[in-house]
Amino acid sequence: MIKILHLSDIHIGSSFTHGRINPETGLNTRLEDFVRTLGDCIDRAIKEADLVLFGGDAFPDATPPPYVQQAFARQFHRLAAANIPTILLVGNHDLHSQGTGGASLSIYRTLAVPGFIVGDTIETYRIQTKNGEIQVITLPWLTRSTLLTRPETEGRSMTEVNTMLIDRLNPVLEGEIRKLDPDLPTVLLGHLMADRANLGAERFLAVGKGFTLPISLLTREEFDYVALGHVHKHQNLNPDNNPPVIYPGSIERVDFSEEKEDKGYVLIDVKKGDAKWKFCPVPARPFCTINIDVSQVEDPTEKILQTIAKKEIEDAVVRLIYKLRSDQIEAIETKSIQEALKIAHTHTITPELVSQLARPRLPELGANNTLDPIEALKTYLGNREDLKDLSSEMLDAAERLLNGEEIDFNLDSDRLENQGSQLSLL
Ligand SMILES: [Mn+2]
Repeated sequence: MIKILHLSDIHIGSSFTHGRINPETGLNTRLEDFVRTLGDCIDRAIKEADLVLFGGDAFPDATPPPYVQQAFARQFHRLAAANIPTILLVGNHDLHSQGTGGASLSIYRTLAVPGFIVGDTIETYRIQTKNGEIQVITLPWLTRSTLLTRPETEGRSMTEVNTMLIDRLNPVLEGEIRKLDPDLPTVLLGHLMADRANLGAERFLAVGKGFTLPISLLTREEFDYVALGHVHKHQNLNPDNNPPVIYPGSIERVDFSEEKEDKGYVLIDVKKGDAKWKFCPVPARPFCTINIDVSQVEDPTEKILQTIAKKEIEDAVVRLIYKLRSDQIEAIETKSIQEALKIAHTHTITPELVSQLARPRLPELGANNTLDPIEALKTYLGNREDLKDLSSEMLDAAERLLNGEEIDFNLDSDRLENQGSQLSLL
């Protein structure tokens, strides 16, 4: 039996808006949260695992600041020091937008960290662990430039490109499968959107068809376990477990869309022809949304305070959203609401006026407030439920635009047209 620890979608360095500066360390508390849960995974790996598989998306983007790189490296260094072989797969967030090389992770190859493999191409690795040999096929995030040339894709729709990509991937994967040693346990490690990936019932219908791989491509009898990354909600796409096709999910909540999801990693006992897996939760920081309509009540402040009292908000990232009539504004005692939210880790309060006639202007965007463009966009997006799925990608793009970076809008505009809404954070 070989014991594998499979984790994914670390995204360390994100969610800073949900944290505050820790005066003792000078660091954002959300960075400390991510380090703590990652540390939990690494502790367990050192205790039990023969091999660690990371499913991709280490950081929010390919160029994390050095102190974030360092926080990540410090944890993974412990695996190298403990002689535990580790594969770092390259996810979409690890790639430059132009799609050349897994910039944020390739440093580990350059440094030749003992036992570390950076999976940025489709490749089969035979790995000697202390409990025997295993083979792993790496399938990093595919972009159109991975397997197709520009003239081939020009003028084609997202759906056509997706079909071409799958047609091209099939023989490549088949080639790797034929190279496998049939006597060794085998794992496919992929960063991808599989077409049965469930993002929670309410989002299921919003999942578009762009760049998704059919699950039949993954449920091959040659594989004993399929280790995935990309989707932040933990799930097994193949309940028959022949083989298990598992997203461990992210290890910390990146935003409120993950509020209700358990966070953790997966431990697998694998031998040729058999894999037993279990999900192991980590103590990720809780998120809590409090949504109240006080437009019909006598005492809006009292109602808000009562509702807060019923929620478990201690040390949580809390957002309070309440709907009120414009003539109730005077009756809101902001101080006592803030006092009630003090035990939360951080909180935001968003009043929304119920519109009798036209859509009211957001109070936070009133003429007396000066907001920087990013804050203004955040406030706007925070009030547009219909853009929720796209908001982080829009913010990301806005930040890059403001920094004077070039953005490849091709892909994104395709996605907007084809899907209306997409999985922005994955
Ligand atoms: Mn991803």
